[in-house]
Amino acid sequence: MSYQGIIETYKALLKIPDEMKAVTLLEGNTPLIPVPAIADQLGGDFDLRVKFEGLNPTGSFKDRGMTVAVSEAAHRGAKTVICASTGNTAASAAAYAARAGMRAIVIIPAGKVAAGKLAGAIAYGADVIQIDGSFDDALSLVVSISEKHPIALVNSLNPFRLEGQKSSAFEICDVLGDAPDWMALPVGNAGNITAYWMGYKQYHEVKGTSLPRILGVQAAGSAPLVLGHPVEKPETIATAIRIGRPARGEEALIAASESNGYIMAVTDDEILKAQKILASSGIWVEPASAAGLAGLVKEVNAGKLNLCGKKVVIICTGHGLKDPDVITGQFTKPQAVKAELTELERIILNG
Ligand code: AN7
Repeated sequence: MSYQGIIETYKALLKIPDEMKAVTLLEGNTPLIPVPAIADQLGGDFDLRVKFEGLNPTGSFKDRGMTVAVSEAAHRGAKTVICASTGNTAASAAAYAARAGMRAIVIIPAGKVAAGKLAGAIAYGADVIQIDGSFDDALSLVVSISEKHPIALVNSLNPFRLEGQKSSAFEICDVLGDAPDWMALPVGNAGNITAYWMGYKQYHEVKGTSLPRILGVQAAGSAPLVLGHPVEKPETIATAIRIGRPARGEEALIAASESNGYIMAVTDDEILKAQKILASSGIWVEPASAAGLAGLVKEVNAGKLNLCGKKVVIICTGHGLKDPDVITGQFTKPQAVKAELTELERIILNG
């Protein structure tokens, strides 16, 4: 039978209501792409792969969680969903709510959401509201609203989001035949790292697969889990992870330490360099999604990680198309030439 999405594929392993109908866009089943050129650059004799979550239906990993959260909300009879978002959750909630015939309300920090995400939320028909505040402010507001009104919260505080997102760990184990030795990923609100660890532990219990060590990576200007305290005014070019008070922070720290891994920070410059390295292997991701590789590069170069002979997976959470301005902003305008063969040859052949 053709692929049916993550709920149908993994329903025996998901804690979801019986008889829940799946609201799906056939999310998941994303490729695990070998990137040997990047492994070489890291000096290594190791197996490095990218789980390209930007290839989900709305361009980010959020779709795995949203299919479950929206299906469950619809199952309960909810007519409206709400979320706070740095962008990707908004686009995903909007798409799945549209699919379910529900209203989506998304609250975003004004001026801090990448163009492709905002456009998605609008295209899918969400009510988009920008606030003069941060993601963290938006999250506490939507929590209050969902407590007072019959509106379903679909941020990763909703446990059904994590049920869906853990499916990526299952897919990785299914493809590799086991868990990787190391897995690196960006950490913002910390739902995803929590979900991966749940998934790996569950597969370990049910299928006997091994457990990976997890490297969680935050942006230096938004690194509450590295600093050990909330960040009141988080800043980073990786707007997806511009989060100062992660809702699942404690669980993220537990995931890191139980897995014998850790959470670290990288600068915006290191993130942009990693984005270029990925693009040079044909994988264009948004800045936040390059944080996992940025962390790996930093640790390998500092001699803190020896990956020789290991299987390593980097989670690239969102597509580069989400945030085109980061790229175009780095260039002056493309050269303009007359539509003439000799003129074009002169430019091309001179290099
Ligand atoms: C591309 O969309 O929080 O640590 O509101 O969009 O589970 O929060 C996005 C987060 C990593 C961090 N990569 O994941 C939102 C939002 C991308 C993201 C993260 C996000 P979590």
